[in-house]
Amino acid sequence: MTSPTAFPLGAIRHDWTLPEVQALFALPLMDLLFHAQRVHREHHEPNTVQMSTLLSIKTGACPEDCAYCPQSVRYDTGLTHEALMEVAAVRESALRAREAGATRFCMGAAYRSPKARELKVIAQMIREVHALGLETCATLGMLSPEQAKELKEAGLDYYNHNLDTSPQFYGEIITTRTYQDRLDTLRAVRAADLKVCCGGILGMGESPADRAELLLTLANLPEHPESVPINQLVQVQGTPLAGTAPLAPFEFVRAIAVARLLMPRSHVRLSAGRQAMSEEMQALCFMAGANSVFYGEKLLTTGNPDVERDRQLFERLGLRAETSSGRESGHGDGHGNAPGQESGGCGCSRLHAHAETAS
Ligand code: SAM
Ligand code: DTB
Ligand code: SF4
Repeated sequence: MTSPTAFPLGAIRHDWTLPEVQALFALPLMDLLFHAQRVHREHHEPNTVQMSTLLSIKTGACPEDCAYCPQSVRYDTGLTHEALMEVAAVRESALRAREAGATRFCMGAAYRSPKARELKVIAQMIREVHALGLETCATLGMLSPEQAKELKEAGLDYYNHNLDTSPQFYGEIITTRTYQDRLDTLRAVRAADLKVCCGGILGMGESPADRAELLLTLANLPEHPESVPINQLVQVQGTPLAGTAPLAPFEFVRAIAVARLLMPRSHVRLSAGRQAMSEEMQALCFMAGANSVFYGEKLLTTGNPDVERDRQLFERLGLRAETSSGRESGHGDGHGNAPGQESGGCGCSRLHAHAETAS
């Protein structure tokens, strides 16, 4: 196997090979965490976390057959279907997310792809959320190049469209759209000059090679996604993946670290599945280079740690909220420090400051 020291770590590359990625996964965990944290600090402000809040603007009754998803019309998950929300209600929800400290608001819809009249309403939602000073993100399924441009013109900053898994395993999970369909949407999103949020789901019964291939595919895209959400499968009764053997926590942590090493400048998001993770596991994920989370008590249809619980966790870990410009804000600090004041390159003084209050 290729030695991890035989290639440089921290460089922005788009020519990763599978043996290289597998060699990273095979490192002793402490070495992997060490390299990931070192590379993280070369490219990011340490101890900061970007916070996105999700809202399901159209829920359930989706024609697609994604085996993990409670919103597919094909599975009986007991979910109540909801039509596209009113613009004013979305604005209200975004306002609450801003007040709670989120900097990005992500609107998700259970569509295969949006229709023209739906896109017009969503464009208006984006204008309203943008006007609140929040970063905007949408995830609406497949987009044509023209639809991507329409969203860009409305003020959309990010489009989320996941590859979900490796090209090889993909057919076991979704049959109603191809991997190439996903890559085409990502190309349309880039062509419209939108930022890309693209990642996948772990714990769907994939092999270690599939996890390596997913990260390899993401890293070898023409440009790295600005945001890389790494979801742990949220198992929902009624979906075909309910009952899948859970992934070992350290394997999830490894994947976060490898994502950090392959895409050094990207925000790696510790995404769905946090409710099922211990705080210690989440801390290891931050150590491995995760610097973004979904923030707020709900993802799209399932639960997420509530805001107060996250505030307390961040406080105990000495993590601060990042502002939309990429610098940390005073929010969640609780120590009265001016932004940037306490954070040296090594984060050392911050850790000492917290040693007294750590529980
Ligand atoms: N319908 C659109 C689509 O599929 O592109 C947008 C919404 S869809 C719910 C967005 C992403 O959420 C999926 O691509 C998948 O990665 C993630 N997701 C959905 N259900 C999940 C689950 N049960 N656990 C973890 N991630 C999930
Ligand atoms: C992403 O990667 N994860 C989010 C977001 N992008 C849209 C969705 C997670 C959904 C988890 C299941 C649910 O709440 O419905
Ligand atoms: Fe529909 Fe998206 Fe769920 Fe797939 S992941 S079933 S496309 S809502």
